[in-house]
Order: sequence, then C-alpha cells, then structure tokens
Amino acid sequence: MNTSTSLARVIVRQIIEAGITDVVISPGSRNAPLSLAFNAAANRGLIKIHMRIDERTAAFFALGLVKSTGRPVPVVCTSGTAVANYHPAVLEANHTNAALLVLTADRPAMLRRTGANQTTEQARIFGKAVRYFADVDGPVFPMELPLDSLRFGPVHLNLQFDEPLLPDDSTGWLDEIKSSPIEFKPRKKATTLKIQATRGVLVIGHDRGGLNVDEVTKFAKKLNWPIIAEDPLSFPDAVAHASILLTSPQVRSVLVPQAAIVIGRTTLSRSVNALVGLAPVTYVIDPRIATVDSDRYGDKRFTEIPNLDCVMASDDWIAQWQKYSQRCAKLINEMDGWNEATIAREIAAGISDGSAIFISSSRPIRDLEGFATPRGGLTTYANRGLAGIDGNISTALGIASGHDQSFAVIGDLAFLHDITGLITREDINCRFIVINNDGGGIFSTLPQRGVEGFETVFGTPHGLDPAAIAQSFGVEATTISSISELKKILAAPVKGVSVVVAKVPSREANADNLKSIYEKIASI
Ligand SMILES: Cc1ncc(C[n+]2csc(CCOP(=O)(O)OP(=O)(O)O)c2C)c(N)n1
Ligand SMILES: [Mg+2]
Repeated sequence: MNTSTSLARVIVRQIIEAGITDVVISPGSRNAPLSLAFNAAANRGLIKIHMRIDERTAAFFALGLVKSTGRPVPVVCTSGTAVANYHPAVLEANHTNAALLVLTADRPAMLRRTGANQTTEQARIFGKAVRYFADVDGPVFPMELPLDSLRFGPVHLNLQFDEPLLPDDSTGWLDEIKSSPIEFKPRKKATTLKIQATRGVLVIGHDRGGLNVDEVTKFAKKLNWPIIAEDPLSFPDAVAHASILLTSPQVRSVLVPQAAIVIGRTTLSRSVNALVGLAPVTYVIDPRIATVDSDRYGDKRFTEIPNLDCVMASDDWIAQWQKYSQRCAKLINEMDGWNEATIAREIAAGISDGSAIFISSSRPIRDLEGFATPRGGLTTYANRGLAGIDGNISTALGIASGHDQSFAVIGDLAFLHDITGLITREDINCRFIVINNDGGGIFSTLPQRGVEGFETVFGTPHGLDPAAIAQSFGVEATTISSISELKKILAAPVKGVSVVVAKVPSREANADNLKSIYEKIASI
C-alpha cells in the first residue's frame, strides 16, 4: 500500500473507532487519500460525509454539527488558500472550546518555499487557536493525543501527502472496525462555593461557557437567586426582560446585589454588565478559564459548576425583582405594530416545543434576550465565541442537521455574508427568518449613530432582496410584513430549507423605538 493511502486510512480508522459519526469534506486533489478513505467508510455506513465546496462554509457547518451532536467533527480540505478559509470557524471553536478536528492536506515538507503549486506554510497556521497541532508525514500516526485534546477545543493535523494519492488496493482495511465513542471524564473533583449573601444574582451568559442547560438549571434551583439569562429561551425561571429592565439606572440602583455569580460570559447588554459591575463580589464559572480566557477576572473562579454551600435568598429581594419584572413585562406585552422588538417577542412565543433555534449576532440575539418571555421546550444556539456575523447560515444548517425541526433568526448582513451556505442543503429541516433592515441595524443603537459618513461606513445598505437571492439557489422563500403572517410561518411545520424575509421599518425607526421603550422603563 502506498504511504499516503496508508496514512489516510490509519487516520480515518481511528476517527471511526473513536465514535465520530460525521465528516465535512471539500473537494481537492491533495486531500484525495483522505476523501477516498472517508468515502469507502461512508459506503459501508461507518460515517456520514457532508460535501461543501466552500471551505469557510464547510468549517462553520462542522461547528454547527459539533454543537448539535456533542461529538467531534473532522473537516477535510486540500492545500493552500483552502486551509485559510477554515480560520474563522477555528477561531470561533477556540473561543467556545468546540471539538473541531481540522485535517488539512499538504504537499511534502521538502516542497515548501520552492514555488511548488498550491504550497504555503500550513504548519501552525492557526497559531494559539488550536489545542494540539502536528505536522504529519509517513504511513502511520497515533491519534490518542489529538483525539483527547478535542475535549478542550479545536485540533489541527497538517497531513503531508506525497504522490501517488490514489489507493492501489482494496477496501479490506474497513473489515472489523469497531466504534467505541470517546468519553471525556472530568479530571478534577468538583469544588465547593460557600456564600453568605441573601441578595445575590445569577447571571447566565448565552452559551453558558459550554455547560449544559440541565446542570446550570440544577445549580440555579439550589441557589434560588434571581436569574438574569442572556438566553431566556433556555431558562423559564429567568427574570423576564432583565436586559431591558436594567437599562434604567434608577432600577439598577434599587437592585444592587451583594454578590453576582456569572456562568459563561455576558456579551450582549451593557445594562446587565453594569449591574454585575455594581456587585462587590463576583464569582465566575466558565470552563474557558482553563483555555482561552485564563486572565478572566473574578473574586473566585471555577472551571466547572461547583457544589453549593449557601443560605436562603431573602424573600424581599426576590419580591423586588418580581415587582419590576412584572411591570416591565406588562409594558412589553402591550407593544404593538410591526417592528424588530415585536417580531422578537412573537418568534420567542410562537416556535413550537421541541424545535432548535439558532440566533445570529447583532440585533437578533439582543432582541430575543430583551423581548422574549422566558420559556423552555427549545434548544438554542448562537456563535457567541467571537460574535461573528460570518458563517451563520452554515452553523445553523449544521445545527439543524442534528435536529428534526429548526429555525434560524438572522440579520440581513449575516445572511448575505454566508450566502454560499445555501448551496448544499441535504435533507435538513431549517426555516431561516431574515430580519431585513437593509444593513447593520445595531450601529444606529450605538454612539456612532448620525456621525458623518454613518451610512457609508456603518449602515452599509445593500438594497438587495434576500428572498430573490435565496430563490436563485432553489430555496423556497417569501417576504412578510405583518405579525399575523409571522405567526402563521412560526406555526407551520418546517420541511426542508426555506427562507422567510421579515421586511422591517428603517434602522433609524428601530433605534428610536428602542429608545422610547428604555424611556418608558426609566419611569416604572
Ligand atoms: C465577521 C464579522 N464582521 C463584522 C462584524 C461587525 N458587525 C457586528 S454587527 C454588524 C452588522 C450586522 O448586520 P445584520 O446582520 O443585518 O444585523 P442587524 O445589525 O441589522 O441586526 C457588523 C458588521 C462582525 N461581528 N463579524
Ligand atoms: Mg440588518
């Protein structure tokens, strides 16, 4: 057997034996040994191949699969610029400890710096963003270390393949492969957090630092403090509309906590961070303290959920939060009209139990944080590692691939940014709701609103019709402009990939609307 075929088969074999079920491949010649080995395995039902022609899309799709299946996912590409197209997803995976296994094909090292075609410095190209790297040549490679390192985040193997790149014997190597899924057992015993405070708040960042909803909920119930959740769709007991409520300095001054426990990172609202800033003591729980966020500040820091030794929260304190939250909820439930706030409120209420929902960065995730009535029954996802507006369609489709029915709420720029994600749709059921405000609406809510050149350098209107673009990919697409149409879309079962464009009033009008909501909150 030739050396390249041998190396590829050894790697594919170990991947399957580790219980990995999906691989995302992009076409190319240098990666032929891997692509053909994976294909032979797929023909025997040992792994599922997802082909994507765009490597940026491929890596984000794989990231979505990692998130929804909880298993590592390999991505395979050829040499050269293809490798660099993985970088955005690798960075996102780095900042969320996601198990992305990057397999890049390369030419033999002796061809580097010689002007050989499609040959560049691929070794350590992702720098500190991966937990393990190896520049591999020869016929075999043990995968124990790279597979184990996936528990902490992305891993990169640069695989040097010399010619011949095609196999010269049969697929007998696939006989008797046995899968035994990797089980990552915690290495440390849980520590204990001892707290005396009776007026504390539990603040839960959108991705919970990767901790699962059930364990966070268990912790929250034991603690019994008011919960401020960036993702109210996963925590039905959270304080309704906390991020809106806390925009009022007066409300914040009444609700100053004795202590705050922060799970994950809070990146969405200044109002929530302002409250955390008022707490004299902050405890932080986030596995990323052990990897990317080693300098994270906290009076005490935990990389896993600790055991609790706490006292009962004061009844007064809980009642105070409830009082403000109820007043705020009344105001939000009374909002009417067709705008980004009412759309978010209706989406949160209207998606049926059992669905998954991906939410894009920028306004969509903040509007759902603020205007959703807390509920359960959904599985929510977002790319909060670096909050990019790139790769969002692909991540959503990767997530949807692991669920029966999914929705994705996405801004128009995020949608256009990753439009090649629509090229391959497999048998995935995902309905995209594109909030089309013709540009970056978030910038009108920030201090740069109205500066000279605002529309050119921040607003960036495109004037395009996302529905027509989706249709040109063969995707079913409609445009809606009323709450009643939205309700129908949310109630209809999701079959295949479809796009619904919610055409909303101007970005300026939206910023004014938000301002008027905050003004009303100031006097509750
Ligand atoms: C890859 C990437 N480029 C640029 C940004 C900066 N950015 C943050 S929000 C935003 C505008 C997003 O517009 P859209 O998706 O339409 O959402 P909207 O603000 O209108 O809600 C931009 C460009 C980013 N987060 N990620
Ligand atoms: Mg927009």
